Amino acid sequence: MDCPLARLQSLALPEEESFAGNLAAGLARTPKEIACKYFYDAAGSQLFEQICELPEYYQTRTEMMLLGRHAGEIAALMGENVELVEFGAGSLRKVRILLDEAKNIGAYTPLDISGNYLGDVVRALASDYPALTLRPLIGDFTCLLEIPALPGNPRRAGFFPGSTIGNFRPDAAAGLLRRMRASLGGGGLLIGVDLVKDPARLHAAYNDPAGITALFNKNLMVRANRELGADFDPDAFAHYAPYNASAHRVEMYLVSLKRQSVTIGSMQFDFASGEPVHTEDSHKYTIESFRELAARAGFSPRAVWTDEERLFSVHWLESR
Ligand code: AVI
Repeated sequence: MDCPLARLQSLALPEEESFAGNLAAGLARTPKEIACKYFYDAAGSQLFEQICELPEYYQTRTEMMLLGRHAGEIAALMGENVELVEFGAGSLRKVRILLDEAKNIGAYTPLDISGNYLGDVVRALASDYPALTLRPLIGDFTCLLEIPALPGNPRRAGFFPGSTIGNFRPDAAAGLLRRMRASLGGGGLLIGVDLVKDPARLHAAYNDPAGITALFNKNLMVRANRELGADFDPDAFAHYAPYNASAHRVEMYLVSLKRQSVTIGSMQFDFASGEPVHTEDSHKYTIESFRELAARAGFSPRAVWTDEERLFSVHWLESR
């Protein structure tokens, strides 16, 4: 059998900013901040998987329901002989819903920054879909990527589920969509986007009573202790995730519960009592405001699917 790992290729990776460098720079700033991309070490990725199963976190199950319900229509819009390129592939759970229905997807290119993880999940996919051409790529989806053409030049379609686009400020999100459009060489993009809704519902999704989102947030400090020898006391910080209705986003912070100092190597950082460290933004869109953003990025918004409660949306965008 053709082993997909033998073909695991690396696209040019940008000079990765180290966790240590980002943390030191972010904690020296006022207000303090830590970039949300550092949530996803092995422990953080597992906590995120647990978040996806929470009753309050409607996003994952609603998106999966929408993909299943409309897979036939989605397949028809993609056309014949398709190479599906998934940006930030993760667990590959959602693509299976499409692959089960869309027999026109002949090739699948999952792209992820973590080669080890990608290798494992792709191995499992390969045995379940033996007829599929699998071409896993290691790369950073936030960059402009030169994805080599596959034999037969299948038509490319992008896949970016999970409302990860919401973790970028709108201008950065438009830039990211523009780069994806260029990387796809003019193909369409299937993208999941969380919607504005009752603030209480949004608040509940990021403040679960089981405390998993708090652990996910505090994992940034646990990770810094483990990897960088920092001496954060995660219990001395509170998880705080309010919905900022005028900016249409959930903001996440770790708030210092007392006046304290933390050392990371030879550096010391002082925290006032009540001082916040910003860790994430999760922007929410209306269907119209997301379609406008997509148009700014050079896409023509075509089909959109949403659930009965209008919690989540899945968009099919075509390159202009
Ligand atoms: C990955 N991303 C879309 C999630 C979100 O909802 O913004 C990350 C997350 N943060 C807290 N809970 C989930």
